[in-house]
Amino acid sequence: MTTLTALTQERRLVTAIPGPKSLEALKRRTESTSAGLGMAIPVVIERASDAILLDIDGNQIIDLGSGIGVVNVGNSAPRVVDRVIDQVQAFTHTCFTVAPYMGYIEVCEKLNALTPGTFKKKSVLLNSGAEAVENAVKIARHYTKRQAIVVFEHSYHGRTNLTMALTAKNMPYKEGFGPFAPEIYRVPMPYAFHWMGNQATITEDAIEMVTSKIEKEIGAHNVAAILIEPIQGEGGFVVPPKGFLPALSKYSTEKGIVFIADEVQTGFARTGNMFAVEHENVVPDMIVTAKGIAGGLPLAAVTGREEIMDSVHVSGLGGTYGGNPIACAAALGVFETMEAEKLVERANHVGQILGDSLRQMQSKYSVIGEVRGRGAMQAIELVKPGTRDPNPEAMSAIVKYCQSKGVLVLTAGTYGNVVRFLPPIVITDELLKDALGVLEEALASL
Ligand code: PLZ
Repeated sequence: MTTLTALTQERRLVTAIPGPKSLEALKRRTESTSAGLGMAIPVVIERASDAILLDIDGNQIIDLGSGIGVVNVGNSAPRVVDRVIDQVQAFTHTCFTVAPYMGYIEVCEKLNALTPGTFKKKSVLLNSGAEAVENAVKIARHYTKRQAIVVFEHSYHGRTNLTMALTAKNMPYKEGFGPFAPEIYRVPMPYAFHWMGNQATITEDAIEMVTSKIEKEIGAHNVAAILIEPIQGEGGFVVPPKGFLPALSKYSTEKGIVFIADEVQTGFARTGNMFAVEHENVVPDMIVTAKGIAGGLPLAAVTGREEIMDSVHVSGLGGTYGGNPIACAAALGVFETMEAEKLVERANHVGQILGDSLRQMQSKYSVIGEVRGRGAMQAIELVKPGTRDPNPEAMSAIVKYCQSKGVLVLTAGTYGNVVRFLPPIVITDELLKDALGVLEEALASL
C-alpha cells in the first residue's frame, strides 16, 4: 500500500485554469457524461487534503466549498482515511438489515448522543440527504397517521421525486421533472433581506402567516410534519430571524406535528455549534443529517424521538446500502476528529475571520447587499448598487475571477446572486486569508 503525504496548504498555480490536461480530460467528460450534470469549476482533480485541491495540471486550488459542505474535517482527513482502510480490509458490505455490524450501531449511538434533546432517541442510516429526508417524511407520516408536509419558500431538500416536491426552486431542480408528490404545502419564509413587511415584527408576522395558512388551507390536524432547514443552504444561506424557529417548534408541539430540522448542510460543527438549531436552543423531534457526517463517504441519517422512530413496523425501513460499513467507519473518524480538533470552536474562529473580512468588504463595495450566515457557513448577497435588486452578473464575474486565481467558491440563492463560503473547518488562517484576499480582488475588479 502506498501512503501519500498530505498536500501543503498553499495556493499554487502552474497553468491557467483550466490547464491543458484538464481541458483534454473535460472533452472526455463531455463525451461520456450526461449533459444534465453541472460543474462548478472546470478542472479535474487528482488529489486533495484538508482545504487544498490538486488538479491534474499541478495547480493547488483553495477549496471554499468543501464539496458542498461535506469535508468539514478536511479532505482525506487522517482519522477518516485510517478507519476506512481498516474497514475495507475487514469487510465491505453485509447490508445492515441482513447481518448487522458494530459500525452502524456506534454511529447511531453517537448521533443519538450528539443531537439536541435529553429524551431517548433512535436513528436510521441512509445513503444521501434526499433519501434521509424521504425517510423522515415517511416516519413522521406513519407516526402521526397524517399526510400533509409543510415546507418553506426558498427551501432545498433534494432531487428525488418527493424531495423535488419539497424543494422550492424550479430551475434547475424541478423543471420538466414532474409530476411531483402530493400533500406538500409551501408557506412563507421570513427572508429578512427581501421581506416586504415590517422588519421590526418580521418573526411575529411570519409566524402569523405560516400558522394561519396551516389552519385555513390545510388544517393543523392534517399536518404530519413541518420540515425546515435551520439556515437555508441552496436557497442562499437565509438565516431565519431570531425567534422564528423556536416559535415554529412550539407550535408544532402544541398541534401534535413532528418538527423536523433538515441539518444536511448546517450539521456537524459547520455553523459553530454541532447543529444549527442549537443557536436558538431548538430541540427538533427529528433531525436529518448527511454531508458532513462522513467526510465524503455517502452516509445520511434520521435521528428522532424514540416513540416516533419506533412507531414503524419491522422492515418498514431499510435499503441495500444505507449505513454501509465503510461509510460508518468514516463517520466514526469524523466524530473523533471533531472532538480531537475541537471543530465546533474552530468553526467559530473561522466564522470570525470570514465574517469580519466579508463585512469589511461590504463597507467598501456596494455590490454586497448583505453578509449573513453563522460560523463557517456564510455568504454575500450581491445587488445592483443602491438597491436590493439581484445582481447575478456580479456573482458570475466573482466566481470566474476567483477560479482564475485558484480559489473555488460556490454560489446559491433563489435569485442566483449569492456567493457562499463553506470552507473545510480545518482550513488554516493563512489559507483562508489568502482566499479572502482573492475575493477582495474580484470585487475590486468588477
Ligand atoms: N437537504 C439542506 O443542502 C443537498 C445539493 C447539491 P443529497 N444540497 C446540495 C446538488 O446540486 O444536488 C441537500 C441540502 C439540504 C437535503 C439535501 C440533499 O442531499 O445528499 O444531495 O441528496
